[in-house]
Amino acid sequence: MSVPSRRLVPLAVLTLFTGFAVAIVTAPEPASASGTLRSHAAARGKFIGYAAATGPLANETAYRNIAGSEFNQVTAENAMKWDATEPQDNQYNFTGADQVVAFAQANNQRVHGHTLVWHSQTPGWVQGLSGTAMRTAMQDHISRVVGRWANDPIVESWDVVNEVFNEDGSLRQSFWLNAMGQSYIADAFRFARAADPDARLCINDYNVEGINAKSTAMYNLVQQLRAQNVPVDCVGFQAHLAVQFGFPGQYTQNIARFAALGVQVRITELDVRIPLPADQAEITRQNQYYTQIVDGCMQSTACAGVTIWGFTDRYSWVPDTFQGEGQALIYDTNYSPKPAYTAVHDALDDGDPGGDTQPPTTPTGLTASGVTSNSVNLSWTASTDNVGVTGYDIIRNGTVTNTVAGTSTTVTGLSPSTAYQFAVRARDAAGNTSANSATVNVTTQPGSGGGGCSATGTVQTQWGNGYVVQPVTVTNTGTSAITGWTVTLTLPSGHSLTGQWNATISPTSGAVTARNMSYNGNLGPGQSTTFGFQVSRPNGNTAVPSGYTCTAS
Ligand code: 9MR
Repeated sequence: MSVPSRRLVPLAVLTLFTGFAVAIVTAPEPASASGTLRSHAAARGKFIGYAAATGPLANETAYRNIAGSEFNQVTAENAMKWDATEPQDNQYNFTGADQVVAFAQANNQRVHGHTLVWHSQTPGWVQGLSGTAMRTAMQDHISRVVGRWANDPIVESWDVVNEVFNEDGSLRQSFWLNAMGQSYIADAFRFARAADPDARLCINDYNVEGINAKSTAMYNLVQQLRAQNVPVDCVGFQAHLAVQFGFPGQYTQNIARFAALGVQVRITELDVRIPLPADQAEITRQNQYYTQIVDGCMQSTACAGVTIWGFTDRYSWVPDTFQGEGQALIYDTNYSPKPAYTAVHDALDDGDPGGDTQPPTTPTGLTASGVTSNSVNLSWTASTDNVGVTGYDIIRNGTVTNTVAGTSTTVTGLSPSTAYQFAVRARDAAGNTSANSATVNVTTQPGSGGGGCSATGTVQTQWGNGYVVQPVTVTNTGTSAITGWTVTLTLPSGHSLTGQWNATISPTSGAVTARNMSYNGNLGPGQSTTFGFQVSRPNGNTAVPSGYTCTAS
């Protein structure tokens, strides 16, 4: 990453300099610190993870023991990045990535893929490509890397784009942006969805933990992309913090506003660095920051968990990047837990000694009513629990779609004339869930008013004997959801289709038909999606396609 720059907030009072020895003193495990980090996180339905460095993961027993026992989630610190996985065009190397996934598998941990499209650690051969070639390279890379684990459920999520913003909220002038324009972001998400329809797809950045210009830009972009049906499922707050700066302002409110957009929030790269030598006040502040970050995640149902960027000060990016700073993690260089470990532990621990493991009773009496072409009302009888039911998961066709507080809900966004199966289950504060209720089957009404659509194409670039049409924007102009679209258009005489994305187009000349892919056919009223294509034409010919018409299904 580029070094996060943040306003320096001087500590008002620095207590007496106490020297290095204090900073590395081993924290005795306090009375409350029983149980591993992962046992407490799991009891609350969250993950606690670490960034894995492949060297010590292969070679150091102490590292492996802590990594395997304390955490239930892992992110490869470097092994899944572009320079590691595809150093030369189409020459893939998954040695380190496979090592991390195998260790996770052996230790019952879930894996977050990091990272597909980033301005850093991407080889020169990619950076030098033209826009069209770069888009193809991006699609190939995403398909191959995400596709490698598409059928492995432990690789559950990906950072699709990383650090796309400047601090003022404008888009970073990366080689990605310069070559392809802003559409590279939406396309990266679509390519990832096509490669693994089940993976959660995230946008990740630093200095977005609090409410500020950068996090607001991220919020606006996520909102826009989702309105356009671009598959953004989660946002990552890296949380590379430093004790010499203030704690991010309005952190919990920031989580809440992203939650309201319907995306999952993840703390993806937590560490809290200290200017060395560390004094007691700085260590105390470090512990507070760890507590506050973990607490904020625990308090929000939208926050899935926290990944620490490493765990031992023996292996941390901080001293290499910030001269004179370090001790940012929760174990010291000799693998002893620090006070920061206790801070994380106690924030994960819900204070219930032994943890509540009793699930609520199974909800009964699930009924459906008020079925329309795109919605249905569900209601059921309340469950009971030894501690208290905190909500009900709504399960559509076997997948949890959302959680509600009461015993009824209106499910919206359904497609007309479509069969659905619903169930619900109860959850409690410790994350225990009941068995699924009996199911109820619903077939939505046929659409009324029809789902019309429109299509408009824009020529993005052209050269002597070819051009790229991007985007072709398909919009549902009707009053109900559509489940597919077909766009017809005419290529001028002598023109021939040479490439296409986000649609299947045939034949390659004359009147051609573009059909939606599996992932971009569903459009609610007013929603849009885009596709694109590339054409070659006789030298000197300047004609472009015409006659775009859209039919909805
Ligand atoms: O921790 C990573 C370090 O080992 C690498 O040298 C560095 C290269 O840029 O990337 C570090 O991880 C970064 C992460 O991938 C994205 N966010 C910022 C992290 C710290 O720089």
